[in-house]
Amino acid sequence: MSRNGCHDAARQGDNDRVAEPDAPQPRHARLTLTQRGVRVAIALGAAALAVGVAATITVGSAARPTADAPAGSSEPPTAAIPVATALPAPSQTAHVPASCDDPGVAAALAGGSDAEVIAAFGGVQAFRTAVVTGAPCVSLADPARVWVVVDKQRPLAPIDFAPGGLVAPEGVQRVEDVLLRPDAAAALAELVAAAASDGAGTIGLNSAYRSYASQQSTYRGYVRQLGREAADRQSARPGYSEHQTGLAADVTACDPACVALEAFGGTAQAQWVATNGWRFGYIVRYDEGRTAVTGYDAEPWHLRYLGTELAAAYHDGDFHTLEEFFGLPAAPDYAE
Ligand code: DAL
Ligand code: ZN
Repeated sequence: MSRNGCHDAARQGDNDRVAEPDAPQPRHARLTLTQRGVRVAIALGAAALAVGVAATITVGSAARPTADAPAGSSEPPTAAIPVATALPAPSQTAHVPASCDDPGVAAALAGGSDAEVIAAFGGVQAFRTAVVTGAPCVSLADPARVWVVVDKQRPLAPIDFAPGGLVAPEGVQRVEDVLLRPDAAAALAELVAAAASDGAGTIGLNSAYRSYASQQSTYRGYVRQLGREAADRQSARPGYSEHQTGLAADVTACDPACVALEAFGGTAQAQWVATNGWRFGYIVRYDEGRTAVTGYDAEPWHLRYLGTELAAAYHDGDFHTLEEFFGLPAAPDYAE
């Protein structure tokens, strides 16, 4: 068996699944900062001081939940993990970034796109600073927003959330008939084309959106094969998977046949994605050595769409988990 769904006996009989999921065992430019406009550049300087506070956060008891966070982890991590400190110096011309009281922010949140909300705050660093410092108007629990954070402490709300308008990424080889949110699909298509033109080979899509029911079936398969403890390090419980947002893509290397997910890590495609994914709005969500924060073993194939601005800030700040990026507590375990 392999984590490449087509050969996964654990999945046989999963009639309700939308996409073949991560299968159990074996184990498995575009924009630059300088192109993002004067407003962002100014905001970067203004935000630097406040973000510096976030840079001192260590995961665990010292971290604080934001207003919208579910009940915090009762179990601190085994080690403090440093977060990024590479931030620009305050600008002489910096202005104060917008807050939730700003009418422009309120208007963007009421009717604007995710990018418009970020712009209304004064750019991505100002937005992130607002989130890290607990801005009450930005919910990291909103599954329709590109900045949603789903982890073992933060289930989907509602638990059976399903995104609308899912599409197939154009020109991307798919192991199964899998779908993504339109913005994530368009970005993945660009990513795949860029990887090919850079000579990194063909990147295919193994799994993408999975419904609550599909994840239920996936998780049960892991538990059957590996037992609950090992399953919990590889598969999210239903209602706790990023795949349910339509923003997560499990990619694979296809030259010409697509390899199983557990073989992806050693490929040229994996190297390319880890280095360049952010340019297309994608981050590797479960990085090597971060199990104490994410609760999952490394998954170099599991890409999470954040949008180009947030992904660039994540990359530029040398972050390795979304929890650290947004100043959230580590989520190594479920609450119950
Ligand atoms: N494999 C990831 C953690 C998921 O099931 O969402
Ligand atoms: Zn995945």
